[in-house]
Amino acid sequence: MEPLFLRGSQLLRRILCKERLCPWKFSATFLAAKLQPPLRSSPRASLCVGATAHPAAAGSHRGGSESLLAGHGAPRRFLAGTSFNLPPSAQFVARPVGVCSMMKLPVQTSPEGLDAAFVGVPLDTGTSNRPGARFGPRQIRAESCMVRTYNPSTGAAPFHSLMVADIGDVNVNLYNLQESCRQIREAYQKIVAAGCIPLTLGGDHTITYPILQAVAEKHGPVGLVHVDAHTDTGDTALGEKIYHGTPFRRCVEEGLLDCKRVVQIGIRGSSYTPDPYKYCRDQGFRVVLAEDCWLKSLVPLMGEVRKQMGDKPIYISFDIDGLDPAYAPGTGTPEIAGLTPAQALEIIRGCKGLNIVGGDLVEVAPIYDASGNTALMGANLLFEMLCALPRVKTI
Ligand SMILES: [Mn+2]
Repeated sequence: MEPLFLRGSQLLRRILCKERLCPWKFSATFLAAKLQPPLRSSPRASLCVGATAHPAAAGSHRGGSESLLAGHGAPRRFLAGTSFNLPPSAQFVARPVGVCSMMKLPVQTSPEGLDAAFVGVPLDTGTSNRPGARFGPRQIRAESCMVRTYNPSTGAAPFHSLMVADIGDVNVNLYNLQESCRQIREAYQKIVAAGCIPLTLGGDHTITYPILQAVAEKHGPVGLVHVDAHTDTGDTALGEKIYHGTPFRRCVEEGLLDCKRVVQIGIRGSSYTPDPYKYCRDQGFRVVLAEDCWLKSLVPLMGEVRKQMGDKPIYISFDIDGLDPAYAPGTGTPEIAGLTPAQALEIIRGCKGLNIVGGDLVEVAPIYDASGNTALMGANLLFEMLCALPRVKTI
């Protein structure tokens, strides 16, 4: 009998030939998707990774005869009576079972047919202090196995409303920021061209600049709800114009932002100048300092933000360091006295009704957080962004 590894390598070679790919150009998620069993005939079909079907959707099936391994059932929709992807319930698939995709959603390599997609950008060579956000996407995906499908607090049922999948990671060049920005921009051009709303797992904040290049190319200058300890509107550092302290100045210079519709929330920390927010205010941004958020609900603020944003396209960029490091210590440039998780929920839920065309959750650097809570926070906040998207029904 042919050894298993030999058959595996032949299969791999066949895939590479068929896709005309060099071995260094594919990701683990690409391979995971390709090595799954063939698709069913649905035109919007995507692959099932890490999930057996819900028994309600597949009769009495419990890891039936077509499953090679527990948790790796044949591709199928998970929800009886709909064509949408539904993450598996832990009532039927144990949480640690399966390929580690965002919320254990199916992985597919293309944004075609998706209303929204989770995308990883594992870049951290734009960090100014502690590196480690390159591991953010993986850890957010790992912790996301705790996130369930409904949002009882808001009534949102995102997986009954939108076709969602994990489309893997952008293959960034960790040794070349400029090249990485090009790779990210080109990847997101394809995503938005497909009519798919990207929800990004970062990665340091540098990545928002090329993402917004692609988003603004499609939608025009966008409004921005930016949660962060820092304004990220520096000009240069060490003579470089691209790093995680400058993305929003680069966006302003390129006309990617509708500056009267930009709000920055949670801003704080020491600075090198007595008036560090002058540049932002001069552009027309609303800057909401952390002090102005302490010990209060942000629901009234978000009412004002909704008026500011109107009905034109907006983007949400959430730097996890906007939160207090007590809640999210796993990040590169922490600042004391930040927002609470409840305020983060108020901000994202307060965006419901806006014309959200994309969102990101950046700067999760898991190595500084033994508890895993920072990545867990990131996973939940990305789920909340999904719930706030247009066309998500409430029940
Ligand atoms: Mn930032």
